[in-house]
Amino acid sequence: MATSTVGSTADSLSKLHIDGGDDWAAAAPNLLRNLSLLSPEQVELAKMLLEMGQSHLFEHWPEPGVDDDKKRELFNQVARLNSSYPGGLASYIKTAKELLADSKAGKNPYDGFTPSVPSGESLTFGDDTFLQYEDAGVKEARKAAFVLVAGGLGERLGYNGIKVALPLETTTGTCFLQHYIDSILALQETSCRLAQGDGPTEIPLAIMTSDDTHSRTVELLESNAYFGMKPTQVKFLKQEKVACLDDNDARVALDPHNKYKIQTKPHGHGDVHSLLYSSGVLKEWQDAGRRWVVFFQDTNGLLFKAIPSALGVSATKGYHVNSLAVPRKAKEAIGGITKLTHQDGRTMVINVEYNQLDPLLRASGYPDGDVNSETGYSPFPGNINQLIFEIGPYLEELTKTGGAIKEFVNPKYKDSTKTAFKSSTRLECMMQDYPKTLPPSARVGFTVMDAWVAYAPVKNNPEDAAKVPKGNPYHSATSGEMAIYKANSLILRKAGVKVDDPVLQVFNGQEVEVWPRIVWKPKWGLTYSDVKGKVHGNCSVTQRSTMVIEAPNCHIVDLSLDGALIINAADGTEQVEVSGPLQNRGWTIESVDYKDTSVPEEVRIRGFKINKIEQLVKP
Ligand code: UGB
Repeated sequence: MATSTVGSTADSLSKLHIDGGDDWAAAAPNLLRNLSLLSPEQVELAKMLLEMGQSHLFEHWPEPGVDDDKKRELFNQVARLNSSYPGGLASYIKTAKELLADSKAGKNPYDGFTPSVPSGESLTFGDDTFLQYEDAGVKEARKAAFVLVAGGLGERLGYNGIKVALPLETTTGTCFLQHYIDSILALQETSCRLAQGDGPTEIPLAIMTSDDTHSRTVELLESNAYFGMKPTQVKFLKQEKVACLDDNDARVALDPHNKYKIQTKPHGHGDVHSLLYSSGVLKEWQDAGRRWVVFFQDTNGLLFKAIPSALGVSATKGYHVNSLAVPRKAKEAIGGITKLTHQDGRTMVINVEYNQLDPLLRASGYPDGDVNSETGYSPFPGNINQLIFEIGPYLEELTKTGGAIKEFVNPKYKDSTKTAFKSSTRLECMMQDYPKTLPPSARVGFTVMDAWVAYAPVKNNPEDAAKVPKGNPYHSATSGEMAIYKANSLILRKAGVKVDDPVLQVFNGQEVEVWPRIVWKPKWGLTYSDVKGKVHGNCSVTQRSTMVIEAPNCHIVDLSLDGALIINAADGTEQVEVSGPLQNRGWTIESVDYKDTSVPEEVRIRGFKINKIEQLVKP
């Protein structure tokens, strides 16, 4: 037995080009004693780790025969970390060393760049230009593929479940994922109906998950028959975590509870690009004649009101990259879309995080930094991270980069010597950093829309939301739900309905406008034109009212509503007409405290619940 161990160790050593007198051997004697446990592939990984200065991973390894399975398990993990990172683990460690050195030296990532205001399209909801773009976007939509990034744990929200399972509003209780799928299916139906000639007839959806969200996302879909989408239309891309780093030499951190396991943390939503590339999904989409990829985040209930027109902007202007943006108050805590021009002539249009934008402007000839222009807003629009890419140029770029996105590192140092970290760190990447590697010829633009119609994410827990400075968005479950009612009320107003003004109420310490609770299915009102075409005569809705429209082909004619009205889809696509004065006791809103654990978590994080007292159900 001993002879065979020695024999195979000698083989392994020769594969490694390591012998007893070599430096490598000196660096990891405990690993060398255990080499016979490893497969040839694992030996290659061992060599790579030693070359990258990671001998500490094996310092505590006992003699062969002790913990052998755990040692092999470590190498299985190393293999996973190696294959899931573009360029492998060696590339990860090399980049980490460079970025950690830059961070220690306090290097400014924007050195040599001058900021200026980029060009883009600013849309006003409902005007002629908007309608033209919306129309163009709906026609184009069947050539799109949607990508939902849903790998984040949502630590800031602190919700125990996955965020896409949260109701976007509690009037109907529809969850985010169902709403997204309903919206994509509505786009698919309308777009294919309008399309002439051949082309795709289904719009695919890829969902990026992580170990934190994968099984619960699959379960949510499976237990709800994919909310009406064909299971083959949905693709899952699971992101892996990356290795944590203990020090400025990028020494990989071991799990504090398991010395045969590397500690890992999320790498960020930028992983979506390498996954779309390495899985072959992007190529498949291109081969099927698709033209656009639309990226969106897990909890924005307004997004699909903005998507058709933004897609129209991409198609009309030929944007390779189109970032959806909202007007942004100077210094507001949201990244600003900025054009950066380097001394060497390079330019890029990119999101600059708000804490970096102001100093960058001050250092580049704008003595007041980030200030509001005569419009009352910063000239740098706020990035909401909903992105539309043209597939051709996107795939071409990923073929060059393998999907790798510029990363950053954010170590929390123990003291000003910047020699030790408070806790391990890791490299991170963001999906909006994709344009950083693009050539100047790339057409990168943005589309600005009012926040009321485009952006109401659910990111903050009630306690933190209540501390948001007055006038800034809460981005909580409370504000996310109220934003749906506000948007639908304003859209109906624009379409000619007399909708009463909202009242101000405080829930979970947040003052919000409470509009009538108006909710409709995307198949009823996918676009503003759809809504306008289904509302006729003199209609009115009081502030205390609730109106739910589920029937796709429902027309509202001379309706005056004061109470709760549910127009359900029992008759499928049959035309339904609803009219006349309707009054009942309706549905009321009752405050609940977010600390009241007798109320389900998804309700109490909003600070209110809906009491369904009396309603009229049609037809
Ligand atoms: N996500 C993943 O899928 N995987 C991950 O590893 C991490 C996240 P957050 P963030 O909307 O105001 C972004 O945590 O990253 C998914 C922009 O970077 O909600 O702090 C996750 O599931 C920022 O520029 O947001 O900030 C979720 O769907 C600004 O636009 C999405 O990624 C900010 O959003 C975003 O994750 C904003």
